[in-house]
Amino acid sequence: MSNRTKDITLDIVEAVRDVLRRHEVTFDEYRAGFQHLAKTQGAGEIPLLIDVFFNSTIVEIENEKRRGSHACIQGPYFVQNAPNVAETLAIRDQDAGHPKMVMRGKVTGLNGQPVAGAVIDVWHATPDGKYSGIHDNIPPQYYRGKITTAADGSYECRSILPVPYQIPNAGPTGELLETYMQWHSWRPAHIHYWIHADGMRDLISQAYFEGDQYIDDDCCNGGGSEFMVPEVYEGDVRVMEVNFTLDPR
Ligand code: MBD
Ligand code: FE
Repeated sequence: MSNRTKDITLDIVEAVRDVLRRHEVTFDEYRAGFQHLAKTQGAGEIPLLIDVFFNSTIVEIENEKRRGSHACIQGPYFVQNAPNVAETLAIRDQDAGHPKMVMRGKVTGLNGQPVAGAVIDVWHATPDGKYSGIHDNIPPQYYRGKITTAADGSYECRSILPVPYQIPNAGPTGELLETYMQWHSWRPAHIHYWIHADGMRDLISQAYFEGDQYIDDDCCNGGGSEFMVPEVYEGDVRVMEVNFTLDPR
């Protein structure tokens, strides 16, 4: 009888053993490595560490089997039960002067038929790179919400403009990326989406801003997105038009 958990676990173990042998890892290095993992656990950063390195691979696998829009990495900062929103996400008073964006587009099925009543969970970071409900005690209703598509599949909602984003770098994950790997902890500016609709597979995606320097040098190996939104403004409001095509279940 096949045991998938056993098969995968033993393959992971064998892959790691191979790396240890190839680099002739010493006992001191081995101990420093697992102590850093323990420190990461202590700091509550295991979800962050795992998503930084491996979320993108799971998405790659999923996209092989997905029709319609491609998925992107979810990241560790989705929060359930975000408020339903109509015109705008909640904006903190201190961010009121920040440049604005409007998110709009259409959700359709594979044949272009509109998907009415789809629920789009959107979430993005504050201008200082925090996620509400996770960091700095920012109440979870800010910069998150559920948008429902209209009869023609369209949606529209406003917020402030995301900026290039540094993952939390004061802890062990940042220490690994910056100090030990001498890399960096930046991601391109992005908006997260999670779309649920009856009869359709969920779609978890992101939109990026065309020209962002971190799209091709993303510390989370995001691999970009099919939603690279060009720089279009309506007055002083950046327009983020993103049209999603859902794959039926
Ligand atoms: C994020 O905001 C994010 O989107 C990912 C993928 C990883 C860490 C933080
Ligand atoms: Fe994010």
